[in-house]
Amino acid sequence: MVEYDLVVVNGTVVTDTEIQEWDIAIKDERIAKIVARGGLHDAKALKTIDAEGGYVMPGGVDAHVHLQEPPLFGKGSTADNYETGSRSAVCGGTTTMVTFAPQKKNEDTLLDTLSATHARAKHNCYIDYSFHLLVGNPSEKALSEFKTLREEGISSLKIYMTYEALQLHDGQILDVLLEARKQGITTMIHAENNHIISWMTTQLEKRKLFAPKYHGPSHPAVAEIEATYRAISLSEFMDTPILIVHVSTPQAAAHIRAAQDRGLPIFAETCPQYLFLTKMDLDQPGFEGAKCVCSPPPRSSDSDCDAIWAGLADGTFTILSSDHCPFRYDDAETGKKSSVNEEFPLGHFKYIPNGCPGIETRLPLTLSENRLELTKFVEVTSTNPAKLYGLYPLKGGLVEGESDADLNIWYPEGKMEEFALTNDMLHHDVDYTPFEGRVLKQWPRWTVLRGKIVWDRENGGLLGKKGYGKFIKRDASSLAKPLNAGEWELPL
Ligand code: DUC
Ligand code: ZN
Ligand code: ZN
Repeated sequence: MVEYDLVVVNGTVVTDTEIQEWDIAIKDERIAKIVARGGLHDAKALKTIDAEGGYVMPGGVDAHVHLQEPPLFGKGSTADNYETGSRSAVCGGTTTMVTFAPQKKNEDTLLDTLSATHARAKHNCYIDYSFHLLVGNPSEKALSEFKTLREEGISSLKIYMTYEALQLHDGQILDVLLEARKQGITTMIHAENNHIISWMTTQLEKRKLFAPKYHGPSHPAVAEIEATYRAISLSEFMDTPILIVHVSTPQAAAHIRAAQDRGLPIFAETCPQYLFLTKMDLDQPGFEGAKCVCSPPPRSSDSDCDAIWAGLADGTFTILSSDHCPFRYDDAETGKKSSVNEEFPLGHFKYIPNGCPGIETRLPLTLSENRLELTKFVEVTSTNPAKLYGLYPLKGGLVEGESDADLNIWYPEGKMEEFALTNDMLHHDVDYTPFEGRVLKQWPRWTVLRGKIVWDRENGGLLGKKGYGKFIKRDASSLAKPLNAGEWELPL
């Protein structure tokens, strides 16, 4: 009699806490049993994967993904839809994503935003998914809907301190934090000071400096550092946990660390673009630099990147997400080139849509670099995002009977030839990758989602099916909680 749907044997299993020679048995989409290597020798299974000693890790959880969004960050709209974005994700080992459901400033409800986003995702995803509500207008109605959001399985939202289309002022941020606190919702904050960005933009324009590379100076480090400190202050005042998204500067990381050392529930995210790119990537011939325009921008030098790596290693950063926010390069309608016209033949930095693709490259790029302990790699790319956003232990872990059987099985040492990444290897609907030419030493050999092999690099590549991915209702965060329970009291 067949006992299991799938067994994975001879793996070196890596979780966020340990590295062990274990075999894994899967039944009914869940991790059924984990035993010492060899322990499943006689098990009857429909299918067996021999990992040949390669690492076996929980599937990647990418908690910062933009798909099928309207123009929010400049003129363009995002290239990938739910089908192409989730396809790209699974081919790079990500089995769960949390995308944004964007509420515009002229809309006062969040529930309509949520149902519209459900409609975009339903039947289209290759991987499991949830949404963060992106609150562009914290109207009374929107705030009153937080409770329903929680009932609908949405336990996080994102707000912006910059961008005309999205920016909230400090009073609105406090409104959001207060209601989020009441409902057990985690607030993600894009922390950049919009006044500094506008002022610097004007200075650059006066000097007729429009090329893509001036995106960097238009978003100076101080804009991020000041806003990060302000966000921390507002969070402390309201005793509400926050996560600062896409942190790029060592000084902002130092503010975050200092707050964490004081015991505050401040969490932080960084992304591969701040580990691998610098301002040199924005400074390329012609319009090429536009490919790396994202906000915050890649910073000055390798030492900035080193500091961000160090922040991942020492726990300042809780998670490593892609911030996949794709715009086609050679697309004058909705892509990077929508900022090019007769007046600005090399584009104008302030009109270039902000964002880079990266959902497929996040895991292989970071693992290939081999700068994090393996357990730390699993922690920041899978387990912590699952814990932070209320998905653990269903996602991000290997808990018998409780975790979905989402796995990445990597190549054993010496089995995969290293290669230089090119965009045509990727599965997104974007005409470039900012990581073109990087040498990769690892790529998932197999990826398993709820017990199904959805990626087999050597036998057909993508095996998963559109529509297999399902919406996952999320719980409150198991990491982010206020310091003090009970109602927030007005300090008098
Ligand atoms: N912020 C994001 O989170 N993504 C893309 C653009 C931005 O500014
Ligand atoms: Zn942002
Ligand atoms: Zn983003």
